[in-house]
Amino acid sequence: MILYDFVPAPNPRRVRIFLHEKGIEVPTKQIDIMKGEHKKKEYKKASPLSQVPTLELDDGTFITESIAICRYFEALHPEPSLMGDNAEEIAIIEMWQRRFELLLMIGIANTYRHGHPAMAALEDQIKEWSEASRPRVIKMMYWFDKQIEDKEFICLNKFTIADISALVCFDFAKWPKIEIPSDCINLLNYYERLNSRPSAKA
Ligand SMILES: N[C@@H](CCC(=O)N[C@@H](CS)C(=O)NCC(=O)O)C(=O)O
Repeated sequence: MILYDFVPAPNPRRVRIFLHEKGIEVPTKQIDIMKGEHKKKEYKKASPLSQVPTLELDDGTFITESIAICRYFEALHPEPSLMGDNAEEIAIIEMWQRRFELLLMIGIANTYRHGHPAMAALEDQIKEWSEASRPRVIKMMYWFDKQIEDKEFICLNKFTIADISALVCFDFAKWPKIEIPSDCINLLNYYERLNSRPSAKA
């Protein structure tokens, strides 16, 4: 088994944090997307969309999509549970994890990828898209600030994959210089809590 990874990138980090929380070690191979290694013919056999992460199983099966990879490991190693123990938990965690992806991560990615000169190598940039995305991310941060009020974790009173996506979003947001607003005290405290877990270094 091998995990195709790129340490600086946010999506592979979600998988690495997940594995760290589970105490699972998987050999990794770095695919440098800034050098275009993900677009080489050989890697496209693993990931036809030229993205990281990708997990290659021992029988040669490739699994792309960060959350699909996490789901694979959750099924093999159910403890500690990070994706829910029953139908209701699974649905609630999925709801929150998708909210972080759809309401924050996509906006952050659009702000950065369409705005930063270094990203011109990876993106047909539309500067207006970057500019339009930035305030929407900040607006959603205010929404999440309200959602996390009086809670330690975003759902079910326990650490889940939704919190992993949240942490990765907050760090990714720094790339296009979007900080959690200073009056989002709940969100800032939540970020601190997540960032102080050993897995945050993964
Ligand atoms: N939905 C995918 C997204 C993966 C993704 O966007 N990966 C980025 C790095 S964080 C990538 O490989 N980008 C390469 C490119 O844009 O050319 C997942 O969650 O695995």
